[in-house]
Amino acid sequence: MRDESTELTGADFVVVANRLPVDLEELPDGTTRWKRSPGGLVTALEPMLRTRDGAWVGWPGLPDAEAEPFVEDGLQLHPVSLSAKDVEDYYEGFSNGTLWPLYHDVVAPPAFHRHWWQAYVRVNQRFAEATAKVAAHGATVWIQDYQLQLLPAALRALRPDLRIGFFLHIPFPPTELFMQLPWRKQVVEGLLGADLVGFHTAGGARNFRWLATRLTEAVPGHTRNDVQYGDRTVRLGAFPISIDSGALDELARSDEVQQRAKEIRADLGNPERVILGVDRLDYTKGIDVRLRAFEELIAEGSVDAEQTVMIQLATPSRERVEHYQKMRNDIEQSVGRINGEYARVGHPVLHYLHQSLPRDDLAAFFVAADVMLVTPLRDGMNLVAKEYVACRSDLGGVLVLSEFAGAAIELRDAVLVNPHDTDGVKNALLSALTMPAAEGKRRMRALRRQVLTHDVDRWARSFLAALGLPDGDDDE
Ligand code: GDG
Repeated sequence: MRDESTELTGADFVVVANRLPVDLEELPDGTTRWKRSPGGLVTALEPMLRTRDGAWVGWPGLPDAEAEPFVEDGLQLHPVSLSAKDVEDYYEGFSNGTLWPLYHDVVAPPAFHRHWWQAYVRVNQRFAEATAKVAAHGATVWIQDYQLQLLPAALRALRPDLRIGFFLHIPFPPTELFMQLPWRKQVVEGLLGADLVGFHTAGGARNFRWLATRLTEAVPGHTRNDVQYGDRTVRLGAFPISIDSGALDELARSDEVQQRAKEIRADLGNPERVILGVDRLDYTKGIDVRLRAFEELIAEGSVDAEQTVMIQLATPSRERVEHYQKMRNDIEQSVGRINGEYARVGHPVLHYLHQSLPRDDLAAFFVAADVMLVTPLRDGMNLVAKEYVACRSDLGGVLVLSEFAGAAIELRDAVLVNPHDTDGVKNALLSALTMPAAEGKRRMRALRRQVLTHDVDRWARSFLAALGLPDGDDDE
C-alpha cells in the first residue's frame, strides 16, 4: 500500500489520533505488513485529508514497532512508536483504566496511579514532538479523543503558529466526578491549548467551561461558548458525530445483504421476533442490563422463548484490562444460565458471538432484527443506534435506546429507557416487541430523516468550519 513516488512534506492539515488509520500486523514469520483499519473517522476525514495533502499521526497498534513515515494515496502516515511499557501504562492504564471509567460516570471504579499518569504525560509529549515535525507553518491540526488531552497545550508550546482543534469522542463527565482526578488541573490546561474544543453534547461543553474557570486562569468569555485564557479565546461547542449514513443505507439495500438477512432469520428457525444487541464488549454498554430484562421476561412468560430469539454480538475489546476480563466472565455466565434454563436442543434462545464480523454481515444482522437494544449506562454518542436506523429503509424494526447515550438527544423517536431501571427496560422491550406496525414505521421514518441528513461528513465539516479551516475543493 506504499506510494513511494510522493514526497513527505510539511502538511497543511494534520489529524492526530491514538491510532493510525492503518494497523501494523505481525506475521507468523516475524515480518510485518500494513493493513487498513476502516472506521467511521477515517471514512469521514479521508477525502478532506487527501485533497489537502494531509497527514495522520498515530500509533500503528503494535508495541515496540519502529516504522518509518510513508505516503499512501496522497495521505502521509506518521507512526508514533509506543513501547510495551507505554502501552501498559499510557494506553491500558491511564487511558482505559483511569479516564475511561471516570468519564463514563464511574460505572467501574477508576484507578489512579502516578506511574500511569507519568506515562500519559510522556506519550502526549512524544505525540507533540512528532506532530510539530509534520505540520507546515500555520497548519490546522485536529486532535482526537481522551488519550491525547495534554497534546493541545504541549503542541502549542512547540508550535504557536498552528491552529489547533480537539474533539472528545466520549462524554465529558459531571464536574463532581471530574474533580476526583488528581491531575484535573493539568488535563484542563492541556485541553485549553486548543482553539476549539468539541464535545458530542452541549452538557459536555458546559461541564468543561465550568471546570476551566474554576481550576485554571481561564475566565468566562463573551458568550456561553467560549472562555478567555490569557490572550487567547478558546471556543467550546457541541458537534454530535454520525456515520456515513448514505453508504450504509445503500449497502443495506443491496441484494446480497437482503438475502443474507433472510438466511440469518432462517438459521434462527424463522422465529416471530429477533432481538439484537451489537457492542464492543465494554462494561459501559449495559449488555448485562438487557440480558437481565430478556431473562426476566421469559421467566415470567411475557416473552415466548419458542418464538423469540435474542442475538448479542460482542466485539472483543481491551482484553488485557482487568475490568473487561471480569465483565466478560459475568456476561458469558449469564448467557450460559439463560440458555441452560430456556433453550431446547438445536434452539438456543440467546445467541452470543464474541467475534468481530465483516461490515456486510453486520448490516445483514441490522436488517434481520425486529428490535435493536442499545442500553449503555453512559455513551458519548453510540454509532450502533444510528447504523441500525440507516439500515432500515423498509421502515421496519424498533430501536430501544438508553437515555444516557449521546444519540438519545437526536433520536427522540426511539423507545427511550433508563438502563438502571430494570422494569423500565423490560416494559420498553415488551412494547417494542408488540408495537403496532404503523407506529413502528412512523418512528423509524422520523429517525431516518435525522440520521440520513446528519452524516459524518456534515459533522467533520461543521467542526472544521468552526475551527476556521477554509472549505477545500473536495466536492469537485
Ligand atoms: C466511541 C464512543 C462514540 C461493532 N462490532 C462490530 C463492528 N462494530 C462497530 C459498530 C460501530 C463501532 O464499532 C462502535 O461504535 P460506538 O459508537 O457504538 O462505540 P465505541 O466503540 O465505544 O466508540 C462512542 C464513538 O467513539 C464515536 O465518537 O459514538 O460513544 O464510546 O461503528 O458498527 N464493526 C464491524 N464488525 C463488528 O463485529 N465491522
